[in-house]
Amino acid sequence: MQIDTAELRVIKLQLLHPFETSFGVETERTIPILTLYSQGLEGYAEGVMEALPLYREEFVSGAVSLLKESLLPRILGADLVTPQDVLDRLVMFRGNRMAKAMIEMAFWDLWAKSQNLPLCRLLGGSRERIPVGVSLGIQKSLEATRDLVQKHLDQGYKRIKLKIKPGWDAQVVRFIRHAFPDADLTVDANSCYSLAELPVLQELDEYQLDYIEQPLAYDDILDHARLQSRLKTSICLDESILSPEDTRKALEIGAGRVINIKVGRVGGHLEARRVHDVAQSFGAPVWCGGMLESGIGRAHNIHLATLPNFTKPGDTSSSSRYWKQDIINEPLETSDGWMPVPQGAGIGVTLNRVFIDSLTIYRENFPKP
Ligand code: OSB
Ligand code: MG
Repeated sequence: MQIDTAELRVIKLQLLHPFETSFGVETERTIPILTLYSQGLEGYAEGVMEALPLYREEFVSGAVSLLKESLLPRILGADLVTPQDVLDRLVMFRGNRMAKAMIEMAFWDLWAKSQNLPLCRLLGGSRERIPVGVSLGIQKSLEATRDLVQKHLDQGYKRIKLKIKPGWDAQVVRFIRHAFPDADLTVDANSCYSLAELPVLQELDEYQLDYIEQPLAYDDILDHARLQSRLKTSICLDESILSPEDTRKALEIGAGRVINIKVGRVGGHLEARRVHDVAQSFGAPVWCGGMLESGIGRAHNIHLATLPNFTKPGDTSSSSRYWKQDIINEPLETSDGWMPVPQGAGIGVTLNRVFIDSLTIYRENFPKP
């Protein structure tokens, strides 16, 4: 397929509820959206980088510059037969996997549409619905946390993940475990502890958590391996895993036993599938993470999560948990903790262009050279 033109936008979308993690409070998302055009078809992807480099190094304006100056010029007009061709055209640039993933993912959408197949079929997934959990931000009080957990369990969500940070960790987990003895419960520290805080991490080890997500530094695996050897609870790696090679090394040294796959973080669906396969070869389960995506990224995540080693509930919860109104026309809503996989061609969602126009803070079109 030849890429005829591309459109890059950035939108701002207000979150329904502020989302607090160990790296700060988010009240809105700044989301870059890429459309690739080929033979009358359109492929969509969104960037999952934060507005500022708080999660990993990538950030929105850096990604936009890179896409404009270097990535898109190497794609426009190029003859691309498979998604690997997209990666090959960008491989000389180091890192920046979230920016590259935008192109790769939009290409998958185009490619699947050109074959009139849902994306999951091309990826090799077979499920028609996927099990889903929720990621709950840090709340004002223990009671508010308990009420929020109750609400989401009542809605059927299959796993509850609590964000933690120093000072909001063992106490909240003890309180929630006591209130919900049988809940599938996990915590996510977003890299805010070090081995110096071993005692509190060992305290968390007593609450039958399914896993502790990314307790230590965003770029570490060695200390995670040290920590894993001291805990019964599995460590799940998120920030530390950017590639299939990272996955192999982390699992080889025992830095964790579970992998959170975010398709943007690892550079697109091909790399995400490779991470999935490496983890599977180690007998390590994976689950699909989220970055508070709009409907475009959420749909991509749902298709990816149909692969067989996604055996734990993902963070791909209902669009209506995040937005008063989403930017796509189709609802992406769970029922009893299950998210149906969109069955149309490609990612299977269409854009609400009028609404997107009203949210747009930057827009540029890229013609074929
Ligand atoms: O660590 O998984 C994370 C959101 C932004 C940045 C990092 C993370 C998250 C979430 C939200 O946990 C997951 C979701 O999309 O609901
Ligand atoms: Mg995480």
